[in-house]
Amino acid sequence: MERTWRWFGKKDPVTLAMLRQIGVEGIVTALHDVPNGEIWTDEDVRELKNFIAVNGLHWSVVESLPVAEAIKYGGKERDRLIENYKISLANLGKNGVKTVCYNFMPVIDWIRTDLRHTWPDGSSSLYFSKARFAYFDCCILQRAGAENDYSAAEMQQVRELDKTITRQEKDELVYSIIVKTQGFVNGNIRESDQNPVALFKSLLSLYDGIDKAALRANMQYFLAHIMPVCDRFDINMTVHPDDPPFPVLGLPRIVTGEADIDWLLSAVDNPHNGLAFCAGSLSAGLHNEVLALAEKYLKRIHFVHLRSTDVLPNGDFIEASHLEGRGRLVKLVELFERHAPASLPMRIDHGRNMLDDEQKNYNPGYSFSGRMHALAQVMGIAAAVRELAAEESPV
Ligand code: DNO
Repeated sequence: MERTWRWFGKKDPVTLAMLRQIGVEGIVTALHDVPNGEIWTDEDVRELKNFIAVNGLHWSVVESLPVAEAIKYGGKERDRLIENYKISLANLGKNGVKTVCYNFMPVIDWIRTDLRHTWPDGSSSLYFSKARFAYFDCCILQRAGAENDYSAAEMQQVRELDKTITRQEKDELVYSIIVKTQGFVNGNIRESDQNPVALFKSLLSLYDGIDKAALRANMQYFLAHIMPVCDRFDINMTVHPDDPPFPVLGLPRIVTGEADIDWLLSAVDNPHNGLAFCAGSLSAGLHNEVLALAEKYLKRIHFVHLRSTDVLPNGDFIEASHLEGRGRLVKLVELFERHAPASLPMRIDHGRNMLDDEQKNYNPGYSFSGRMHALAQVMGIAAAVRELAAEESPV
């Protein structure tokens, strides 16, 4: 695997020089200043690519080239937006950037309720609380029929929470779920938006009447239209699994597990239509056995996110250590090191906040020390696998 790192551009407090010192080979980044739906110009792509190159690294993966909302819900502007997407892809291809990560999650990219869940050792990680999410859905968004999506026990917790939650805690919950986690990944809500809840509700309403079959048809339409550009420039599209991999907020979901992946790889059966294998997202669904999925789809996996989760008995999930939990990273690293091309880009996903990370105000999940620590762990596993493989088959 190629060791890559998600870098948020020139404003990122983590510099390319720092990354060279810790074993990073390739960069995962995006033109973060270009609004969703607009064209990534040849000039802008080249400028960023050259900036990375003069700093001794190379632009390995785009994460993300965002898919505009109207493409997902099939709005009337979708053909124009798909044309823009194709031009952006061609400009990336011309500049040799040939792995593109995207997602097809309606309205909201990844979801967490707590951004600083403290561990006994003093470090902190991200956390998803089912009850707090249900509270956001039922009592803050006040989505019609929301209570039908939760168990009686969860609704009881919602009512208990409602008795004690303060105004500030409610604001923090909104901030964590739809503001802080979304803006920096080019999501729909930005820190500067005045009334994020109202904006979010209007976005949800775009999906009234869009069920899973309709979302699938829209994804197939999008992929079928962009594949000729991918074929021409040899670009691998890699879809990120839904995070978390289960239904939320009454929205249809598209990449939650085996049946979805089977559908999407066969609906557009082209090797350039592939997966970003995010072990963390998939492992947060008890229906997923991450290692079996990786084995099954190995040939269509063009990008890997290494992270792990633990699912708790009440349905919450927590980001586990990169050596433990349902992500099975030791076995995944073995699989990819032995059976995938050495050029397969892999990045560490979500590290803990540790040491001085907290003071640096990194994007949630994207600490420096925490991710560096996890990268070192993964590099150790990979080196051990290579050593064992060499002993098994000496040249
Ligand atoms: C969160 C990330 C996601 C991911 C996008 C890909 O940490 O894994 O925001 O980048 O879903 O399009």
